[in-house]
Amino acid sequence: MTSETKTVYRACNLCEAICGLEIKVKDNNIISIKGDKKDPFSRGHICPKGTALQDLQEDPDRLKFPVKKVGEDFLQITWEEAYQIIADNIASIQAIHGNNAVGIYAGNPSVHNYGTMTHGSVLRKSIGTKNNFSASSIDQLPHQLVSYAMYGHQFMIPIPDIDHTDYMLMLGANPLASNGSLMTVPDVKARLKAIQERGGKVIVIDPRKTETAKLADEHFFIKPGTDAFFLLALIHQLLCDPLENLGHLEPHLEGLEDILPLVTDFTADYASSICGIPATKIKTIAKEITLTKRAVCYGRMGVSTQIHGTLCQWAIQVINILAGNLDVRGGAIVPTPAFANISSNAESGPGNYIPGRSRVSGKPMAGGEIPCVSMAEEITTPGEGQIKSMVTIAGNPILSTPDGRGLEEAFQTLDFMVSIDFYINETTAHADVILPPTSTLEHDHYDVVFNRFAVRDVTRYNEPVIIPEDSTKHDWEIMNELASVIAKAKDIDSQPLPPPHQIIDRGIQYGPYGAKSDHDLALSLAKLKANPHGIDLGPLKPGLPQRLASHHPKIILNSAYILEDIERVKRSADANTSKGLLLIGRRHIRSNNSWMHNSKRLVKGKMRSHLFMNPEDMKSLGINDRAKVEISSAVGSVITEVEANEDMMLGVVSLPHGWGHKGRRGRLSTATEKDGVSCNDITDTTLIDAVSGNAAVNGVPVTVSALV
Ligand SMILES: Nc1nc2c(c(=O)[nH]1)N[C@H]1C(S)=C(S)[C@@H](COP(=O)(O)OP(=O)(O)OC[C@H]3O[C@@H](n4cnc5c(=O)[nH]c(N)nc54)[C@H](O)[C@@H]3O)O[C@H]1N2
Ligand SMILES: Nc1nc2c(c(=O)[nH]1)N[C@H]1C(S)=C(S)[C@@H](COP(=O)(O)OP(=O)(O)OC[C@H]3O[C@@H](n4cnc5c(=O)[nH]c(N)nc54)[C@H](O)[C@@H]3O)O[C@H]1N2
Ligand code: SF4
Ligand SMILES: [Mo]
Repeated sequence: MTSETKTVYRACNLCEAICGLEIKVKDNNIISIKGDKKDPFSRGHICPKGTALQDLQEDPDRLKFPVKKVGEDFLQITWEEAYQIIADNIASIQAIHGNNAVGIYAGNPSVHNYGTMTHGSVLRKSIGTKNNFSASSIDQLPHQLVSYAMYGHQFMIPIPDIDHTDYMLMLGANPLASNGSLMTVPDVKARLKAIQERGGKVIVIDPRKTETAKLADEHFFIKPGTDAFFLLALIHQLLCDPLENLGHLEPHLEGLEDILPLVTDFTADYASSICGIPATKIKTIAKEITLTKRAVCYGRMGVSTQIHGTLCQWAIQVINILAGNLDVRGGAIVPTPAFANISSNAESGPGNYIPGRSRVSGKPMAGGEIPCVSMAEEITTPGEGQIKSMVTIAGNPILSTPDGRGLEEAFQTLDFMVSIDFYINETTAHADVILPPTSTLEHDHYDVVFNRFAVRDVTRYNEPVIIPEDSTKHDWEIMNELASVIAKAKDIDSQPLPPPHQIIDRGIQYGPYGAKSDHDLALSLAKLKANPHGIDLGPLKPGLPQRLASHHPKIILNSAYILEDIERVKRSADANTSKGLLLIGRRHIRSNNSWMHNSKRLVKGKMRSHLFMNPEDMKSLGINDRAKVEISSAVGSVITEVEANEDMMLGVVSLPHGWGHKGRRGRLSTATEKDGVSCNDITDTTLIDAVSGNAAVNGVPVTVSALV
């Protein structure tokens, strides 16, 4: 009997673009993966990683059963044995050293997988530690902190209404490679081109002439780490003219009058002398963003993961407010998701902020997290609260966070480590026990996070594509079960949560379009199941000030802990006149942080992890194209190949992150064969955004020399 080929639909959850996929399956095997043309949001768009989901599904290196480390080997054990080893170790470490002796690091895929979002809290509760780390603090913590300070909730993040804007000023983002971030935007290229086709303009500010910059109408190089000068000068320009655009938000702004005195020094000429963008252009951009009716300013990784990340994100909000572009069509709008109730990694509520809090070096805590730059010191520094054991969930901090070598050494001193991951990567290879969850296509999916950051309100639920092997477990099952066993060992209570789809169903029914609301769509999980391509909920809808929480009825522009950074910016002006090389990162469409380099179809072809450098810089240092070079920072050095690249700003070099699998402990057969170094072996834990504690992986001072 021949079995049928089925066509199933499923949203891709590898990156924030949440593209719909059309997957052909036969005998529980994938035949093909294409874009789902009927997805009203992604309209058939797909990138090479979407197709590579098949490689992930079929990867022989993917763990399907728990393993424990015995000497240099990982041996298969049962789930029961694995849970018991973990519970015994965690309970005994916590009994001796206290609950905070266990640290948790949650990586990026934990926000893409709804099971870890809905059920992470159960595990956290039974572990009960304050030592929570996540990839947020090497990524978007400045956005969260600014939203918390200004709008009263860390996830009330205004998103560019890209489909209706006529002017987009974009800083430190390369959506043509990243597919958009804190701007869920499938097929961003078509949407950016549409701005131009309707007569609008796209302006990119970036130290590299990126793929996105090449598509833009105008691109300006900026010296890494100096965006605050540019943005404060824009605010200065906007405040020089009468503020005629404040619109419906004017009565709800608090602290506007405090801003002008702080930015008076930031004239266009002064900012230009530091950041490199011509003063006339700064003035023109200020005029254009005010005079264009539908305009928006947006900034992402390049302006968050730098030393003034929080101030930059604050300034972007202020620019949108002053130019009349917040909460209006074509500006920046907080989406209205069908399921609003996301639970974050460490802090599910509106957020919080405690300066000077971390144990060893007094780093700030935003959103209930300790910045990941502090992870190694919290492990290696003795005293009350020292971390003796780590739990990593869907992460690879040894390649992803600054001074990876230092963290690697710190992990070797741990008494016990456990990882929830299906790969033995550079980090999980240090674990005593690894618990592997099912792969993404083996469980159902609802995107609880990225619908909330989407440029259009949409909603979509999909069933599993592949039936997993009996012995395997989903992330949410692992969290429920592990939490119970740990709680039992600690003699405390733990209540397992119902499966994620039940939590989602309830959230959707009680949400703004739900069956329990008076909305005509009367959404429920059953309705979503009947519409596997997703349901369009319309363009972004302005909703301020009504959506501000009652405890935070104003838009607060003058939080002291953010404004204080303006003084630091002024003091940094001298340092910014130095002529040394600065290192920045980059992303490539065929890559996904550190963890998809085991896909043969993604890594085939020429090496993509080498250093980019401007040919003039190479000439003055006597370096030849394709030579081996040593790149050194205050932290360490790496050796790789250099490519002469005209797209780099003078004085700036670029290395992607997430490489450097060879020669480390990870066991991924394809990834470990590829050449490449980890740029986080030379990024620096002391370079941070002082306000949020977020890592500043962009703008790292380095030297580059040819190897002789
Ligand atoms: N220098 C520099 N460093 C950076 C960046 C940069 O631009 N420059 N970018 C930063 C950013 S934005 C981020 S988000 C971080 C990412 O940093 P991390 O989150 O620490 O690392 P990833 O490479 O995303 O590792 C993801 C791991 O999760 C596993 N995984 C995948 N799916 C699942 C799942 O469904 N369940 C479970 N349990 N595990 C899963 C994978 O096997 C992999 O081991 O890197 C950061 N580091
Ligand atoms: N293909 C692919 N897609 C991804 C990922 C991936 O690894 N690969 N990772 C995903 C994740 S976790 C995230 S968070 C998003 C990130 O999404 P984006 O923020 O769009 O990602 P990047 O490509 O890192 O863009 C950052 C840009 O900032 C520039 N830059 C560096 N320093 C500065 C500076 O000081 N000032 C300014 N103005 N610009 C600067 C860099 O040159 C770069 O072009 O991408 C997601 N999508
Ligand atoms: S753009 Fe992102 S969501 Fe779309 S197919 Fe590629 S990885 Fe998946
Ligand atoms: Mo990220």
